[in-house]
Amino acid sequence: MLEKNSHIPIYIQIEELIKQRIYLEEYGIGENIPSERELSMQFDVSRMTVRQAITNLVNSGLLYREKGRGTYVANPKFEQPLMGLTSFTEDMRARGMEPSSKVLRFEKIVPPVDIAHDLLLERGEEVFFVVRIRYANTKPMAIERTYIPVKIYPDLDEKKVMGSLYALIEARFHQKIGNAIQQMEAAIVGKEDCKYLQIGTAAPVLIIKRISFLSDGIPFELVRSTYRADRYKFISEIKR
Ligand code: 16G
Repeated sequence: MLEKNSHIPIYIQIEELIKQRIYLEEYGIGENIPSERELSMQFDVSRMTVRQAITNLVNSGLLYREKGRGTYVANPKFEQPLMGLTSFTEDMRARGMEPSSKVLRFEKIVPPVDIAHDLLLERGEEVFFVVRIRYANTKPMAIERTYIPVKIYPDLDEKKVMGSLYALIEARFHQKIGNAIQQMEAAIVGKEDCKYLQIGTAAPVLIIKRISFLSDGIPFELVRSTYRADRYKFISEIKR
C-alpha cells in the first residue's frame, strides 16, 4: 500500500499501484477504472493527488479519459520494429488488422528545395504530393505526407494511392525497393492533424521522416509520417 513517509511522492506511488492493478488485470483493457473520488477514498489522499497520478498515466498512454464518462485502461501500444523496410499495409496485416487509407490530397507540385534536394531532383522537377490518413480496423493510426517524383511514376493517380504504394511499386511496376534512411522526432500534434488522428490539440506525436530508394539507388519517396504517440512504440535491436 502507500508509504506516506517515503521520499517517493504519493502521486508516483499511486501511479505504480494503478499500473500494478492493470498488469495484474484487476483493471482490464477497455474497462473503466474507479473514479477519482473512489480512489481518493481508497488511498486516503486528496483528489488532486489522485488526479495527478491519473494524468501522468493518461499522458503515458496507459489510460485514456472520455469526457463525462470516466477513465479507461487503454490498449497496449503497437510495438513497431525499426528493422525491416516494411509498408503500413504489411505492418497492419502482420498484426491481423485491416489497413485502409483516406486520401486527403493528391496533387502535382514543385516541392520545397529541401525535399527536392533529398530526392535528388533538379530545380523545377515535379513530385506528386500525397496526404493520406492511415487506418487500422477503421482507427486512425498515422498521417503520411508523401513526395513521389513524377518522372518515376508519371501515371500515378489518386485511386492507386488508396491502396498500398509499396505493393504498387513492386507488383505492378515490377521495381525492387532497396533501402531507406529514417529519422524520428517527437512533436506536439499540428492543428489539422489532431482532427484526423482524433486526439487532443496538445497531444504528443512521433514523426518519422523516411527517404526510400529503389535497389538501383534512385530515391522514389520522401515521407513524413505522423504517429499517435499513445498508440505507437518503436523498437530496435542493437548489437555490440
Ligand atoms: C510506411 C512508411 C512510408 C511508406 C508507407 C507505404 C514508415 C515510417 N513509413 O508507412 O514511408 O510510404 O509505409 O505503405 O514506416 P503502403 O504500401 O501501405 O502504402
